[in-house]
Amino acid sequence: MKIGITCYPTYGGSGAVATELGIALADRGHEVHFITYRQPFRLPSFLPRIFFHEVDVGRYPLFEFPPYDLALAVRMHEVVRTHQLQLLHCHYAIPHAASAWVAREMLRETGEDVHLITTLHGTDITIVGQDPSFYPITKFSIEKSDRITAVSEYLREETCRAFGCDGPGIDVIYNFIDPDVYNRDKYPPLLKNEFGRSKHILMHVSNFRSVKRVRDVVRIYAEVNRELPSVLVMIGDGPDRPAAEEEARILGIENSVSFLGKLDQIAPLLAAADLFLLPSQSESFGLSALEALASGVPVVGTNAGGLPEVVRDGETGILCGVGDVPAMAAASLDILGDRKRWSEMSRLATIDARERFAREDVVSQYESLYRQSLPAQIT
Ligand code: GMT
Repeated sequence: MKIGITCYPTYGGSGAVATELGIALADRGHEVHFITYRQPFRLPSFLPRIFFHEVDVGRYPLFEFPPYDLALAVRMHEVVRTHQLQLLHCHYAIPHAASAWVAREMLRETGEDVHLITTLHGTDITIVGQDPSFYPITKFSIEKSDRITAVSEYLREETCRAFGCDGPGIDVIYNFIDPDVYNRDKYPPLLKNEFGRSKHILMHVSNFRSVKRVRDVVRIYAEVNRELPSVLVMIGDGPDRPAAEEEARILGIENSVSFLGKLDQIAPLLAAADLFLLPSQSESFGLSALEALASGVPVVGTNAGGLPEVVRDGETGILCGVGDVPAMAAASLDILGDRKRWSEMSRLATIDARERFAREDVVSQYESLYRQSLPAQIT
């Protein structure tokens, strides 16, 4: 198949999933064209059968807000025609699926066509899409797609609740991991060497948006650190990083909290972690939690959104109410304070992540969805 993929190319779970899906599809012999404004962050510079088409918005004094969505539609139209793509797979309804619809309408003017698949990742539905300025276009984009996927049952239900179920049915296809990459035994214990083997390493990875509740991460850690000598490693960057740094200063623990910023490769760091904290307000799936579990790191987080579909509460981690810092701190101490329990959780986490979310199984689900969407002669 010849497939176009559009995603947000900067740091974030949806870009990671879209890019790794494209890489896996190319591995299977498909031709994959990424169409976006920057090279996706997890895409190496060259891989066979993978092409990158940059969307250039240009600059014109009249445009206070350069119309990226239209530039994207034009690039999609051009790439589909030039490379005879059969389908466009958009990650995020807005603006990507809306641009793809425009591109398809332009193609239809000349008797051509392309199939549209949209994967919903979360905030396009739960936050942005329900804003009155975006609601109608989000609903329209969903309904005009040939196939829709959501990254969790929670997100499927939430999409139906918020937008109705008039469009195509929504298939749930979970996020996935490459078991060879998220393998604890494969990496040297870099962080353990840095912080000392006697200290527990708690870790958080996110884009530090308010939905991640990063102050809670620091507060949970502060309570744990009072009982067990430990360090907190914060990976990523975003609007609430200053708030998290401030919280660490207020609590007097700034010397044991490391903010590492955005990093491309998380697996070598996860391999040294003892506990992953994800106290999000809402999480449609929680790819970072899955990457932690696959690396044998139990997760303490919230029972919000799709996280209970990823973390088996009591088995591979512990989930508590949103904002319940004391409960999450107690759960963390329970896991870290009992070496036998930690080992069992870590073992189950590794197994469960591989059984339910292995890359090859999930990519096959996307592949068969593509095949169902396309007429038989072009698959
Ligand atoms: O978590 C974020 O804020 C980033 C966002 C994104 O656009 O990448 O992540 C969303 O998509 C991921 C991949 O499907 C999911 O694993 C995350 O749970 C989801 N984020 C939220 O729902 C807040």
